[in-house]
Amino acid sequence: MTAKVRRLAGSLGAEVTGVDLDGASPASILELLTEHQVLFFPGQEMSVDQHVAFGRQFGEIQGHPHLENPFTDNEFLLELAASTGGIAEEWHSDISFAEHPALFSILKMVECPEYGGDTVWASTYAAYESLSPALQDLCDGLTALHDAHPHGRPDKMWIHPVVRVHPATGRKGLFVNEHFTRRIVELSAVESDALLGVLLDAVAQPGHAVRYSWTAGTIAMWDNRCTQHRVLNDFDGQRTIQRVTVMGDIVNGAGEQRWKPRVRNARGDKTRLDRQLIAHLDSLAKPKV
Ligand SMILES: O=C(O)CCC(=O)C(=O)O
Ligand SMILES: [Fe+2]
Repeated sequence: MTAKVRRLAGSLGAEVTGVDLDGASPASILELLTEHQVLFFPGQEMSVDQHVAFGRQFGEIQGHPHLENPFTDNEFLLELAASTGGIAEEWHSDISFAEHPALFSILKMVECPEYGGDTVWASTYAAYESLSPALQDLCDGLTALHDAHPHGRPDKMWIHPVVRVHPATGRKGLFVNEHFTRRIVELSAVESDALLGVLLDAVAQPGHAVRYSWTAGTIAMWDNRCTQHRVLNDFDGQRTIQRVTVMGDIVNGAGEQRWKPRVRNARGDKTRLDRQLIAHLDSLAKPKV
């Protein structure tokens, strides 16, 4: 393969040209992805079936657990079209509310607006590494509750480590996001809000990001274990993407559990987030029938 790889920013992201993804070696793509965290392949002409088959080479693929997919009849494809309100404008990693979040996402840009509608990815390694050692140490011992509230499913939730270790690189990254993370478990609701503000701000720093301007036919592939992304909602007109999602992520924490969940027992002294956390902890404690 005579691929040309061009880095796009200091923290992450590379554009790869001179390669036909239909037939490319999955091992060499994974090697590049481990190095760059998000890859862009402009000028690919992939049909829906080729897109799904491409994704299958990297693991088990799955349609979206909640979002309706009225546009295509392929159950493994998620299509988001601006005209039906489907854009993701808050920072997130895909499906982080599940026990096993999305591992890789493979997006095809189908239709671009005339201007705007770029997508931005952040390196969660860079975000973590920007914190002071004292705050890194605190975060290593914390966990956070994520839920699918943005999809109208606040009952779908899971607790993940705030800091995770990438199995291929051994690097630590922040694993809390604006869209799906509700609450740091070991802090009070007020403390959690303050710390999440600091951590989400670290993710959102422009120096930790790469911003990509699309052309139709571009395929992007990202690693949800060490990145977050969001779309800029600064366009008019149609913008349509199709996504194939490789599932089966196993989240490895960075440290030992050091503290118990911080929920108030005193009646009347609980916030909505305390009640949600208690309900989730209760559901974990109950034997499954
Ligand atoms: O529309 C985009 O550029 C990204 C949408 C998104 O968040 C996703 O496909 O996971
Ligand atoms: Fe997404």
